[in-house]
Amino acid sequence: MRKWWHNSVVYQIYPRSFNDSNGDGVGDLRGIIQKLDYIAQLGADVIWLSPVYQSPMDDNGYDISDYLAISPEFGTMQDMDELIAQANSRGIKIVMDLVANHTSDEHPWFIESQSSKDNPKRDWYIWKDPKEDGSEPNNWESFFKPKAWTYDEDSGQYYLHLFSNKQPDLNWANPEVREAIYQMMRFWLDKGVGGFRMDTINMIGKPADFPDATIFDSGVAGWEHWANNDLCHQYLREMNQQVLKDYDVLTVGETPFTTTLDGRYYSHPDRKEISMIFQFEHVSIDREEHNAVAKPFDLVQYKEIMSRWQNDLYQKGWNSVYWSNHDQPRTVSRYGNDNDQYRVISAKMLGTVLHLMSGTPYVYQGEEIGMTNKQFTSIDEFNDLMAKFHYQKLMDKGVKPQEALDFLNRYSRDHARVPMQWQDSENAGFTDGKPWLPLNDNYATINAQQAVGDQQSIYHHYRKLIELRKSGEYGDVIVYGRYTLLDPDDSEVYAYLRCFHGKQLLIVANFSEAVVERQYQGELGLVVLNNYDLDPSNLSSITLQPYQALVIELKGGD
Ligand code: TEU
Ligand code: CA
Repeated sequence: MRKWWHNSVVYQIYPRSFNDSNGDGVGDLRGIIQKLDYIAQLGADVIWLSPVYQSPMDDNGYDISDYLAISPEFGTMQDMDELIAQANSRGIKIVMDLVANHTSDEHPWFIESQSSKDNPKRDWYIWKDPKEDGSEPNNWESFFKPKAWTYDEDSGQYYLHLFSNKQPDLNWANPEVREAIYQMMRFWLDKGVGGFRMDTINMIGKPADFPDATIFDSGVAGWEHWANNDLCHQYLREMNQQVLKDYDVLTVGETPFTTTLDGRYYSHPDRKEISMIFQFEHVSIDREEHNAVAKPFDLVQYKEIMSRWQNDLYQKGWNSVYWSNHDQPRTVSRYGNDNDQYRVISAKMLGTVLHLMSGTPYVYQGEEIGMTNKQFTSIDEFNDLMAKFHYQKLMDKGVKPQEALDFLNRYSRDHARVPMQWQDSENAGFTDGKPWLPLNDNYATINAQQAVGDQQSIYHHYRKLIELRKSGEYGDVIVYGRYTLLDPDDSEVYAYLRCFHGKQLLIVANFSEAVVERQYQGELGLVVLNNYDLDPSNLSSITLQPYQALVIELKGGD
């Protein structure tokens, strides 16, 4: 059955870094309202808003102290209502970030829970006695700290936090907790939001016996116990029954450590869980994040991963497709080439490869103008708690400070959080004040005003990609067509076919700086999109320029 979000394109906003309307250096809701036309013109019809709730901001809002209030830094509930209404009037739905694996330690629920062992909310979080020797209840690690447990002197127990010690994990085994979350979800849905992006939702099921981790060489120790287990699926099906089934909304679960089989469990419509997930395989290809180890990007492996997800979920679930988000480095710097010569062309190539796939594409703010990674010169310039954690980890391993800095300059989450570049005036028009995180100084050339005014820009290329997905002519083949990878071992070119009821598209993308020649089967029809001016004359011998990407309609169909 077709769903409205099958042919949607989602634009992700990290509110802190998007647009500051009042000069305090922090982006806000009114700032977003001012830019709705920019997003509407791009063609996105959903906005995923990273958290704007009340929060002490230990993890920039992913530590919530009141789910029903807006952080004063971002504005008021009235601003939020206006944002929803103004977006809706442009045909754009607002998807909220649902951070429900954990709250802030400053949430009243946790304050009560911590206050004493017999407080009625004690069991809303995960409290355990120390082992006999006083150590942690088990050996699980945290994403942001060496250990997943913090000791509470007053009660003599540890509490669990898979993220920072200011992000205690909720106890989903307690039905009262689940009901409180469902109630909060209904509050937002009844306001007219278009759905939820569910933060780390695959971690909500904790096995009752809290067994020790046995896998230490891949990811955060303990994940084999708390990621994607039966409990998690059970809670999601309950959430669907209790809340989601009554609303026609988009739900996307953030789910590290998932296989395509997990992807089907979450997104197969008959299972009545959620619409789709964010898998992490392709963003793990060039590093082992938890251990801060870099690896070279391998196109053959990238193709294998993306193709497996495209095929395994075909008619058995639904994919999200993304290059980046607020936790990832900048797309063009990471997968393309951000030098002056190739930045624009390679960013368009990357956009083409992703937006011609099946699934719901996500565009992260600034990706549509080809924003690049910033060069940080000292550890003090980073804001993100994960950057600091990785740096410490590398120091402890005896890595040289410069090498640790090099790692962060490639992968830090702060690259995505450097403010949006709107124009070539001071602070790129992001703020009239002092930006909370300094800008990248290349905003004189890379900015939205330039991009909107230049028909050859990355922005207009993305606009065309979105338009194609929504067009009567190509929409069905792009959204619902069968996917076939060509030449899996080609380490320079990514080529694939999309076919639907006789309509066929061939997508060819050169990931290299070299000019290469390739042959493809089939008869050349219309060149639907090209990031260079010169169109090929036949398929039996195509010359591909550096980072060239072509979308070609084949004659004859399948
Ligand atoms: O991220 C979850 C998560 O698994 C991250 O640690 C992820 O591995 C890493 O950031 C990728 O670089 C979500 C949010 O997206 C992130 O911003 C939050 O910090 C985190 O949850 C805690 O809420
Ligand atoms: Ca502001």
